[in-house]
Amino acid sequence: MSGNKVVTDEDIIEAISEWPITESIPYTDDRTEHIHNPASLSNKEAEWRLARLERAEGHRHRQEEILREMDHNSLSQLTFPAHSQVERVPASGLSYSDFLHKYAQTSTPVIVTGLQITSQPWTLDHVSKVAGECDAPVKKPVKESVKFAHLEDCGTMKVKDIIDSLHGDLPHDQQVYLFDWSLPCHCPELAKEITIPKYFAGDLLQRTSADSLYQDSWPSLFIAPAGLTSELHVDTFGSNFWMALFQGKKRWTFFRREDISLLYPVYNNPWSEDPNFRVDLDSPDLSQFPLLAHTHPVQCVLEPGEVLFVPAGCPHRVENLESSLAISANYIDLSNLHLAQRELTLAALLHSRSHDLLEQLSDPNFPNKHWSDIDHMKFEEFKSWVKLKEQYELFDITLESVEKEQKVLTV
Ligand SMILES: O=C(O)CCC(=O)C(=O)O
Ligand SMILES: [Fe+2]
Repeated sequence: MSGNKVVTDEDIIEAISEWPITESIPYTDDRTEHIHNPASLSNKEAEWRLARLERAEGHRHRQEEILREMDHNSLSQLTFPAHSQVERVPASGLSYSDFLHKYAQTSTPVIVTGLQITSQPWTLDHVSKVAGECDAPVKKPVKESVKFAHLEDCGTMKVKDIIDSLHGDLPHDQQVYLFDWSLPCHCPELAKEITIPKYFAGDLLQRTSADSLYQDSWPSLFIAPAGLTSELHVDTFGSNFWMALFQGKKRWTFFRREDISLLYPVYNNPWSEDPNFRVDLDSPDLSQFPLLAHTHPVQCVLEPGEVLFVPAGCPHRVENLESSLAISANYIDLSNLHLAQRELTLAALLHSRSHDLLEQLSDPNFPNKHWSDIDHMKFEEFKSWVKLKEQYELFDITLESVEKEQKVLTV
């Protein structure tokens, strides 16, 4: 939807009348008053709601199209497709440029083995020693939640108490998840121990002006008890993602970006552009959700010492098969810049910091090229763009050339 479009009263009334019902699910969000008070809707908020409805409509059309083509006599014989496996590649044989061309630009998840992320692999004891006294917000899974990954905030705990709770046999409903806790913001001492793998070190969020949105959000820490799951979700702002696992096992299930319509998305998380999904992947019900038969699931069990790349826009679900310790980061490079700009265009209607980030990323002078070659980077080096740009050359790859390559590869 164009920035100059004026939203009419009729548009607003229609958007509100079709607004997904969320009243039955309690949540706290300052902005929810608008849902009950249409008169206070600004033009931008109305435009945001309409754009979100358009997304839902787009998925509905795609679903109808595919359903029409399906053989209705064999609907009862539909099965959930077999999972294919994520490829594992040793870092010693994977150059920066190979990674970009083979995985990032083709939206293909991959596990890179043999990377050294910290000088000594982190243990829970080490994290407890350095960050134990920090207070951190924790989450817990709620089945009917509309929040990101079906995880709801449930208070604050000291990091050492979160770690200690892994050893006790807490009932499932008392288990908590330290989820995506920013190390640069809350424990720079731990952040400084991290080396950013070269594949992700060209993060464009590090080239924005100081204090821009997301610049200091990652790497972040994850500590989870066995049995806890992050339900199917899509990462926000069209970001790519990587995770390094130090302890435990995490089973990841991915789908392609094009599978979103087939996973029955609903936009019921207030003020989020990202969908939730109605399907239960523990026991996929093909009679209720026949389009699942057309999805392309990919799976892996991430092991300690491995690093996983998750392409932007791909729905994924994560089961902690054992209690786990991991770090992760969301990032942008040329492979997902366009998607990130599209997502930020929507978020910018509601949030001034998203607007500011979008303006920077869209400035023709913004340095958005890939490095010509680059090595793994200590955290402090990764954070010093001004020094880096003197040290490394940027590849002469433009957004247009990346898109052309993506088109060729996806035809
Ligand atoms: O490890 C997890 O539980 C989920 C990680 C993830 O997908 C995310 O942070 O977006
Ligand atoms: Fe995620």
